[in-house]
Amino acid sequence: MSLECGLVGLPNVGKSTIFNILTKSSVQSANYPFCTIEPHSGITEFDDPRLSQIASLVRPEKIRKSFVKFIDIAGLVKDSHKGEGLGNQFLHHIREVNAIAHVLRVFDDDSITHVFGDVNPLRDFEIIQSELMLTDLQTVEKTLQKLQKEFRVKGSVNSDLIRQVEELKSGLESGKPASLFLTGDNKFDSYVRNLLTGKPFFIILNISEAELDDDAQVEKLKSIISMFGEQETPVIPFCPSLEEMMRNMDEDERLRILEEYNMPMSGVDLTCLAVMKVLDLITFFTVGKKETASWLIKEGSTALQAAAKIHSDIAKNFIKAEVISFEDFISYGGEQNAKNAGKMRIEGKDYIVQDADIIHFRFNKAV
Ligand SMILES: Nc1nc2c(ncn2[C@@H]2O[C@H](COP(=O)(O)OP(=O)(O)OP(=O)(O)O)[C@@H](O)[C@H]2O)c(=O)[nH]1
Ligand SMILES: [Mg+2]
Repeated sequence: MSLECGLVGLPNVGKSTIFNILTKSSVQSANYPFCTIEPHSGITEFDDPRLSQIASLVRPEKIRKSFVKFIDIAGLVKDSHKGEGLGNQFLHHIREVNAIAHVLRVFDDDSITHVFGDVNPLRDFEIIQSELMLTDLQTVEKTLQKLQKEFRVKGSVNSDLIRQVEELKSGLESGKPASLFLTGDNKFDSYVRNLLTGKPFFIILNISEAELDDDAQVEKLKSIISMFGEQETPVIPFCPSLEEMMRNMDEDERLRILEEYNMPMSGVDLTCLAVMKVLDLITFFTVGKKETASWLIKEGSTALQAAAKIHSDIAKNFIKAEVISFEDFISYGGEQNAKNAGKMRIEGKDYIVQDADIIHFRFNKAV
């Protein structure tokens, strides 16, 4: 199953423009609201420098980078939850994703229509959040009705569950996102994660070069970032024209541009990191002459879950995992030398995979 991140926001804020850059696609982006109707999907490969380091020792025929699928979703408007602006259909597309990237317009450009007439990213975020919360409220009300009906028919019901759903309902009514109601109880939490405001999210601020160019604009941008900063939500400044420009540059030129604009890394790289952070992902590597690859899994996953990420057959016929840490692999100059130095560990199904582990899965191929 691939990891999916949906781009969500008001119409005409630049979602498709950013999607095209993230996924090297060319879906239509144009200066009118609801340019996108059907969702588009595309993948973004993660540029993990550790994979290049490993590959320079292994020299494989093929390098396979880990990736996340991005979905470009149509714009939402006020009252989308009541079907306004085709909203209901679009909200349904958001339900499918694992994480949400809220795209907010910060760039100032009179020639590009803003559905509310002026640029105000915080207001726009609150409008979208409240649409998502109102949609969740409808879902939660339906769940409560179902549970109450079950109680009438069976005469008994899980009262803890009813209490949890009721708390969630009053939370949503008072403007709290569902994510605040995660309990640590797996079953209830997977219900919450299926709600739109129960999903992990981060923010992409769509900026122009102007916002990076002069000090006053940079200060304005910083103050917008700090408004979101309180809840540890990653906030990413993303400048489509700069990203476009850097796409075909060599590494040195890219670094020069980033330095010039005082950016730690490209918007694409920052977005990848944000997805990793909000979804609690770590990377493991598999190494071979034919293919050397990086894979993303949830932090805390077992060796068996990591095997399943590659192929269900490897998990089904799992024998053991041979693990070398990234540091040992590099400092001993590859698998064989690390193994000779006693740096390879044999681990079982329940081993908790660590970030950057290099894993060789042994499995029964005859089955
Ligand atoms: N000046 C400027 N224009 C931008 C920027 N990002 C996007 N645009 C323009 O804004 C318009 C809308 O961009 P889209 O990417 O189609 O917006 P969208 O959010 O996908 O819009 P819908 O699909 O209608 O919801 C296009 O004309 C883009 O060229 C930006 O950073 N600066
Ligand atoms: Mg679009």
